[in-house]
Amino acid sequence: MMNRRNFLSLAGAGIAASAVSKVAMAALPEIISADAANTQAPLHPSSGRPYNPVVTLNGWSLPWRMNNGVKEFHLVAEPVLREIAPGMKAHLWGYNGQSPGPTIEVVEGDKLRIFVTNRLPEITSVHWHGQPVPNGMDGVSGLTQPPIQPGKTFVYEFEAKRAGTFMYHPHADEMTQMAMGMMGSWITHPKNPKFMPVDRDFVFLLNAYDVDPGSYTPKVNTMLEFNLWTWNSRAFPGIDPLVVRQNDKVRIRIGNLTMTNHPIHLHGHEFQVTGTDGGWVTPTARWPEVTTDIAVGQMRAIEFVANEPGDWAFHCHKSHHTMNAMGHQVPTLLGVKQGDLVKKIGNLLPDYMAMGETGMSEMSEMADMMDMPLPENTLPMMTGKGQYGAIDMGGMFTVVKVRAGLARDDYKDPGAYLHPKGSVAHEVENDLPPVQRQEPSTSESGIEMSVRKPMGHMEH
Ligand SMILES: [Cu+2]
Repeated sequence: MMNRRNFLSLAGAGIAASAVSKVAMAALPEIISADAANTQAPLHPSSGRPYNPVVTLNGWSLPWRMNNGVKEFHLVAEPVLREIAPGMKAHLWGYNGQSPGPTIEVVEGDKLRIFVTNRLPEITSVHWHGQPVPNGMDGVSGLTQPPIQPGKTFVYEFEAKRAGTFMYHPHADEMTQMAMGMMGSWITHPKNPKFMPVDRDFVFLLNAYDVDPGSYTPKVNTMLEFNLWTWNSRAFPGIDPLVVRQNDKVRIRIGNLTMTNHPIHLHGHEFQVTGTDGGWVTPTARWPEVTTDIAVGQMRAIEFVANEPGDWAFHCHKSHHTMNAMGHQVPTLLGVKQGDLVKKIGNLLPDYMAMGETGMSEMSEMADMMDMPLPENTLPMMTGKGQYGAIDMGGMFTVVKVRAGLARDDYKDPGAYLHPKGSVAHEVENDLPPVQRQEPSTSESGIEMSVRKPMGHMEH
């Protein structure tokens, strides 16, 4: 549902940067854990260098402590329970209570110490994807370090050398651990907070799972045939809207840790790709886009000025990625008269329901009307409600909500956009004019051309 969600601030939840007890100061940094799946308010720094924090879509940023000039974080790799969308939960693996793990935000030049505790039933390691680090801190189990055994804690120490958008994920039994949701975003802010400033800065990861309808745990041997396409382990309508103030400069940073590419498309605005895996794109090298493809393992930062108020769709353009599970084995029944067939099958299977005779949209309306039975813990294939009816979407879809006059740090869902009177596409009731057939014309070369014949003879 697209209803308003409760919005918890980190401060309200009792978490603040550097909120570490004296006892913990003596030993490892405190373990800070979160289990809510909604978007948390940006975590403004209360120690260390200043920066403009990001907002993690359906996620949060990990507080740290300063220890003699070193920023210390504590990640805990562990099994988690993640709500994918209302009506479906999954048993995943993640960090500090969530999949994805919390976003780590640091500043260019920061000296870092990251403790990683392994509470998984198998070995793990953490690779700081995209970052220039000393080789022994690169987190490739077996190659650059011994694996972190279950129950053990390792420490990684390096300096944040380059500003940009990064990710972290295991480099040990990677296929299993990434299929289970072990990943997180990493932002290195520029040393100068006035470098490429924006008003709102969002970040999320593209991820995918293969969870059989009726079950709770992803299948970890799946190579390509995933059935749940998610942003930060949430599927529409579970993905929060990106709420922005009209005329704000907006940055959205997206990392792809699925096994396929995703053409990400924004309605109503042109954006520029301003950041890639390798760093910021110089202004003269940027070009305008409305869709940008994000390949496997890549990060992209896009920027635009949100000058058009409204509810703007923002989604992956592969149609099967804006659907939830069950979308695979359904045959095309467009135009098939199912009437008699339905009666016959109905005698055998009393719950059988015809689907897709006039397209698939009827299914979301029917599912809604009849409360169509689905296997336990399974999301409808296409769902979500807008002010004008079913949205017919699932998976990698949400809405950028542009509104005038929002306060700074107000990311609450403002509800449906109130369209100015007369500005919404609507039905007309005129009779249809007769169809005018267009005569094919033949060019001098004898090739048939389907252009309208000129009214008079043309000399040349
Ligand atoms: Cu996609």
